[in-house]
Amino acid sequence: MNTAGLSRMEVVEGDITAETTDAIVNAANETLLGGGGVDGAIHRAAGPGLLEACRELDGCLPGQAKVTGGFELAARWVVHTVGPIYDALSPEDADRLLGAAYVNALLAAAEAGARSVSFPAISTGAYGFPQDRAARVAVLSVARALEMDDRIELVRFVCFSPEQAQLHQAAMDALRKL
Ligand code: AR6
Repeated sequence: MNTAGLSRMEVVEGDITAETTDAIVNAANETLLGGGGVDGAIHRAAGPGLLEACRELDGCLPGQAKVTGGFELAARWVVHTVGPIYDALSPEDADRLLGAAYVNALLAAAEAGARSVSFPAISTGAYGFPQDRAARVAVLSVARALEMDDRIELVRFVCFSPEQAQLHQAAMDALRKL
């Protein structure tokens, strides 16, 4: 496949709350009023201003994205998106919604003015998406979106385990060979 998108993507292992990209993406729920997992970690690190800002947003539908400031985070913006609950849908619909969450978060970050964006592995914790399938959808949807939009210079997949990082790296390697 055209590697213009892939060349602007990288995989790291770490805690997304420490990221210094312009924006970080939050895997939130429809209320946008906080939760566990990466959502809880981002709210703790950003401080109470983030929850106040989220209260103004009136929630978010799965696959959509909304932007706030980063408050006490190094990142200037937090892009809140909501992934699919894997067992609530057919696998194909779950894939489509997960892809939409990545693409709409990326477009919302670019609209806000971000040039670099970090993503967690959306839906792969509480929402039960299989890690390998989610990594393939994440990498493919971001690569396609980057090919069509040159505002974003860097997308970083911030993985929370060596296995998750390896799956994202393998998905990128597989796309490069197509
Ligand atoms: N940095 C990077 N990745 C992380 C971090 C971190 N600090 N903490 C967890 N992860 P989850 P979901 C990884 O459950 O599946 C929340 O309660 C984690 O290992 O956070 O989209 C929301 O409010 C996993 O691979 O998000 C929703 O109710 C990935 O982040 C619900 O969970 C996503 O796991 C959303 O579920």
